[in-house]
Amino acid sequence: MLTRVIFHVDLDAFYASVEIRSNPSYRGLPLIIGADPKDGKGRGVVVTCSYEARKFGVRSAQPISIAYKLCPNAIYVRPNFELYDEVSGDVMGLLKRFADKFEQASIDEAYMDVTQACIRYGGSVELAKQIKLELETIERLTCSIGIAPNKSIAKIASDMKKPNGLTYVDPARVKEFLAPLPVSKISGIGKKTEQKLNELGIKTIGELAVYPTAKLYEEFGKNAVWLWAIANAEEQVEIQENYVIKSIGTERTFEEDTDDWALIEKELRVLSGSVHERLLTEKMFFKTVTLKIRFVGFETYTRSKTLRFSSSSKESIIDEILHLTTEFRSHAKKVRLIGVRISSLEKRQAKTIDEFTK
Ligand code: TTP
Ligand code: MG
Repeated sequence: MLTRVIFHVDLDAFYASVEIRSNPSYRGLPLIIGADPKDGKGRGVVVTCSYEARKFGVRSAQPISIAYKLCPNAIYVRPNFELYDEVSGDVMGLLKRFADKFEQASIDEAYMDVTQACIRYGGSVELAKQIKLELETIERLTCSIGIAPNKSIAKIASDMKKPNGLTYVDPARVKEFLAPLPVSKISGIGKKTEQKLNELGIKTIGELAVYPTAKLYEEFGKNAVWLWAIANAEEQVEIQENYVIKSIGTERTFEEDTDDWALIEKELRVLSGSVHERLLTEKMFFKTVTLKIRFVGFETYTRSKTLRFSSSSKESIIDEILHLTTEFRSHAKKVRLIGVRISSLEKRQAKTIDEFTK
């Protein structure tokens, strides 16, 4: 079988990075997304935190009271799941365009088969760098990428050099890469399986790889098959194309706050154009257009218009967006950010009207 090139992409401190993106003054500081710490008496948990907070020992799923003990001076922010979902959709849309086959694995991670795509980009590492660059310029987010001949190794690799990492596993040396790693690095091996393996004297993936298969089967039944396959770099699970695009959006922060509506209008046309281009690539129609506008002082509004019929026209995006700006044109404050999003997306019918009426 042809050696595949598989990427596993995982965003760095995802929810925290999205908050930093909307609030750049958080950058470089310990930032904890989760429950209200209420001066140490708060209940609930840490959802995630910035790498600066991780230096203090703060972790996902930790009680917020513990986080508060470790890092009382951190910035504590309640999660905004709706926003993370929206950004996740944008990120997945961006990543998908680079892949031959694309599988979203969670809100912030994806597997990509890029066997063919790599050739166009002059190699897998070059492609990974290009993805990182686009993610950083367009979405202002960083990720870590693992490159390997299968999903399980790519997943292990993406976690090796976080944050903003890039780990390439040479297909000729996959077994050497895996051998010294603890079995817990295999995605899907939880605490219980790890303990059971350790009791059998299996600590590393290398030890798992050479463990007698009959004995492994006695202990783990059917699961022995995938354990063996992963440890021996023989796993060949296909990428499951499951991604459903929900919306297409883009936004821009002005370098200087502005109330020059000619400039704002020009920028809205550019944003509408780029959203429309992606609509065409996805071969879809939209029904809803949403304008986002943020004034100085973080005052943010969104306004939507749903059309009676699905459309794929750039002009209708622009018309609706400009119309939605009317109520804001005499706002007292200057504009900091604008965004354009289209949603209620539908796949374009394979047949055109002409074909139906033939
Ligand atoms: P992860 O990718 O596990 O974590 P992360 O992106 O915050 O950090 P890393 O740089 O290590 O990848 O999870 C993605 C998001 O999922 C995370 O931002 C918050 C959420 N999440 C939970 O809600 N609960 C959890 O226990 C974990 C681990 C994550
Ligand atoms: Mg992540």
